[in-house]
Amino acid sequence: MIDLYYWPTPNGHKIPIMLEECGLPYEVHPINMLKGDQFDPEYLKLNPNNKIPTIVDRDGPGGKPYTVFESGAILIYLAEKTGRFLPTDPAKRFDVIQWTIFQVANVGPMFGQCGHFFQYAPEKIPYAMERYWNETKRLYRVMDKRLADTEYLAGEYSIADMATYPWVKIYDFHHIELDEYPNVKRWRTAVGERPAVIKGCAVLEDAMILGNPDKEAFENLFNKQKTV
Ligand SMILES: N[C@@H](CCC(=O)N[C@@H](CS)C(=O)NCC(=O)O)C(=O)O
Repeated sequence: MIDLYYWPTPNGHKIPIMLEECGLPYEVHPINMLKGDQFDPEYLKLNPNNKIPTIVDRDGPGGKPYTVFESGAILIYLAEKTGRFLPTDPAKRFDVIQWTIFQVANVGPMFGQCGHFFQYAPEKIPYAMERYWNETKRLYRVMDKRLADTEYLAGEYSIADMATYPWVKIYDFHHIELDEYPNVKRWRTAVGERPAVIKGCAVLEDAMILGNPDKEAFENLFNKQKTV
């Protein structure tokens, strides 16, 4: 059994997608970021970075419970546990690892900042909006070129696609015209039609609020840096 500490955001969705793809049983523990649950001292023992997602594998290495935070690490952990979606062939394996790291090091942070300055920042700062929007569009071009040559980001469907899809799912939140990236568009449809992806993205989906947080949510999301 996997305990999943989760809130329905793009970084969150990655993990129930993988759990569904692998058919692993899991129990969802909502960490309501809008209420500040990510700062609860008990949660910080699991995730010292006060973010979701986190898992605890009750049957971890040596049969003992094991905690993993950082979505990329969780995907790799679950892939190793199940032997799924991360090939053993060295070249294919590193294709998957590099496209997964491409997501966590680039797509997540840049799209995240783009969304922040377009949708959440209390003042419009044109320099910041341009900067992160340009980076977001550049990353779409990188993915579009790659997907002109391969069906999925790392060749076959893998954890790299599960990491990236939830961010591309909400392309309009980042002011992206998807028709400008036809290969990404084709890939997004193919990934989005997978039953496990649909099920994974539906976990707690009613709690998902994009943009327009109320005052309490805004404070919890963006103004508690000094708590940790
Ligand atoms: N690099 C982290 C990023 C996780 C992350 O940014 N999570 C956001 C939600 S998408 C979060 O928990 N934010 C709450 C906060 O920063 O207080 C990962 O991939 O797991």
